[in-house]
Amino acid sequence: MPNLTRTLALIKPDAFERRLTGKIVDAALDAGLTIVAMKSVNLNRAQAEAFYAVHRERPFFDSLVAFMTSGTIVAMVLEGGTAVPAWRDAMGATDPADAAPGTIRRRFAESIERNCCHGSDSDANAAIEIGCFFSGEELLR
Ligand code: IDP
Ligand code: MG
Repeated sequence: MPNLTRTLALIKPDAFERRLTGKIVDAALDAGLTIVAMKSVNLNRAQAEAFYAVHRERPFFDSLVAFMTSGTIVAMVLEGGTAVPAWRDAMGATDPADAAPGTIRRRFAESIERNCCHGSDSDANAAIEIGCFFSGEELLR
């Protein structure tokens, strides 16, 4: 049996509001990833600040927190052989102008901030980020 790894994936408020949830879930499935858990959530300011704490000193931090608290998001735990890079490849580069053709951000994103989706950047951060949204009980298979 192959080793399975997990990543946190978020569908951001811009994409939820534009009714792109189904297309983004399809992209995850088409990338060979399996949905372990999924829920819709509205983040409060403290939750968004904590989630993006690594970016606290960046000039876009306040705007990013305002954006991420502006509407509903969908949080998913995705599983696969190499879930972190598989989901980041499916998303494409942070700036949609740099994202490869066919990626979620190239297809749907409006700007570098309103870029439709989030993915963890390492297995260690995936474990931390999954814990921001899901209890251990919700992750039992
Ligand atoms: P990532 O989502 O591709 O991992 P990060 O550099 O971790 O990109 O940035 C987190 C989020 O912050 C991005 O997805 C985007 O929404 C926002 N962001 C990143 N860089 C900028 C910027 O230069 N201006 C505005 N928002 C940005
Ligand atoms: Mg990141």
